[in-house]
Amino acid sequence: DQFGIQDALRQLNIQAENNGICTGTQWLTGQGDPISSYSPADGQLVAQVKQASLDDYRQVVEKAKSAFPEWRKVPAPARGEIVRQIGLELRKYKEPLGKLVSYEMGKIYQEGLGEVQEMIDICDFAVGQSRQLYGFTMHSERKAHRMYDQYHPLGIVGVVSAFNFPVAVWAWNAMLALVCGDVVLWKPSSKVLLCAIAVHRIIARVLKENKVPEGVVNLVATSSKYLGDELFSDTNIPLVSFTGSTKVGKKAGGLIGARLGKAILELGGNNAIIVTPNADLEMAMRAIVFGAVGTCGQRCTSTRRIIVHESVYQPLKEKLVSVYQSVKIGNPLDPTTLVGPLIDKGAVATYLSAIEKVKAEGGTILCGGTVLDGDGYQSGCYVVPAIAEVENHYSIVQNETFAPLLYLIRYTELDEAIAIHNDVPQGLSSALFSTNLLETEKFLSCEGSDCGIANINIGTSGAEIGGAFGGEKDTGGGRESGSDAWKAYMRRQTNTINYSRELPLAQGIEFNV
Ligand code: UN1
Repeated sequence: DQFGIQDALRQLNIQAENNGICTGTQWLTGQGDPISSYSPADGQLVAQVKQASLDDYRQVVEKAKSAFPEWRKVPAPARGEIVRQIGLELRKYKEPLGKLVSYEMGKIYQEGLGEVQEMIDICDFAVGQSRQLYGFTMHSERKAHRMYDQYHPLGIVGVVSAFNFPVAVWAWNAMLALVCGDVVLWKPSSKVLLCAIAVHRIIARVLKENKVPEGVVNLVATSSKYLGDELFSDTNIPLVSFTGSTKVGKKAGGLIGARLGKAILELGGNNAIIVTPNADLEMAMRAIVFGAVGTCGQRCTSTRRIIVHESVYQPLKEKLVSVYQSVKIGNPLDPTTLVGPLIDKGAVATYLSAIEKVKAEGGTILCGGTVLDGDGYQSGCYVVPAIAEVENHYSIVQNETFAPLLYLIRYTELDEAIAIHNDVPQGLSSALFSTNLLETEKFLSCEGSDCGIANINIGTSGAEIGGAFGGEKDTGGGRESGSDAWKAYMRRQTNTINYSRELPLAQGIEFNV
């Protein structure tokens, strides 16, 4: 146990067999089949989880429903105090939790730590937000009338998260939802259930000490075998925050919309970086490599396409290919590793088939695109990151491949680069590298990037929690995390108060009864 995994599991109280259902401090045994979690790092069994059945899910929903009337009465700053303590508790467990994220999901340890830091950051953010759930006041058109709007808690917030951010995405949603007076029901990806269980073990101490009612923070660890679309169709859940593929997200959005529920959808990206003749190429290169191979290309913000001006195309291409040769691929817990494994063998198969599709459509693979085997790579999940020269219209380029496959595209005029940039179905994150104000401002203008996130001289991934996170078009339109994303977790109410003894009507209507 070279990397201290057993020690981390002990600190996080992960057993060989774990209960997967939690309503805060109480753990329930799931009635479904157990799920085994294998690490993509070494292929070893990490532990098992007794997964929830559909009946178990329904019981948790009932618990959450009964907790909501209690929790919404707790003053928002007092709810913030609970979140503050959760942030302190997460700080204590940053290393073991970061290690478990790395071991169960496969991202490198530095990124595992970064993910836990994102949880801590959003806790701090949410604590401040708990005293700032502001509405506007308006001036009424009527005499002796006052108008304002206020925000009330919604109810149960369902959080359905993806494997690639096993803990942070829940925190972005849950910490805001909690200060907003909502109760949370988390259905994590069935590929990373131990991370979710560890998080609930950590926060249980805070919930217990503060006597937070059971049912305020809930975990339902299960798979699609038991819980398919029921959560999306469930009228008990006024808001569902879903992170995942565009394909599943469209279905989820349809089901939630059909019952007029609210949805925050964080779906696929097809994120590009434009590199102009005025770019600092060294800086651009570093941002591109982190964005493309970081998390083994499995962030929704991963850099997928590079749109490079013809005058710098050749040097940048050569630089990238040479840097790719030196990137160390290996065990994600080894501090010298920069690229860990893909999540599982299914992801490896998808990657290999994408490489074949690139070739079939006329693209050229410049490097990578193969699977590694032998010592250290026994799990079968390690691949060599690829760079390919392509045209933007290829159907494989138009679709998101959740793997380290970077496309190079050449341009002549900036307008053409922006057109290529926007000519994909997705609209999550984007960047432009240039020190020329005319180029950078154009990219950020209404004629520029059509994405939810547009950056200058930094890459597409690694957003801070303080901004609203999300994107347009096939990315789903949702916003979570910072800025005023909290508003999605509350219901807005407009209030008009008459403090006179007259009853004037709006729009000056006369109606004498
Ligand atoms: C995701 O991949 O689902 O901006 C989220 C980033 C991270 C979050 C990514 N802060 O890359």
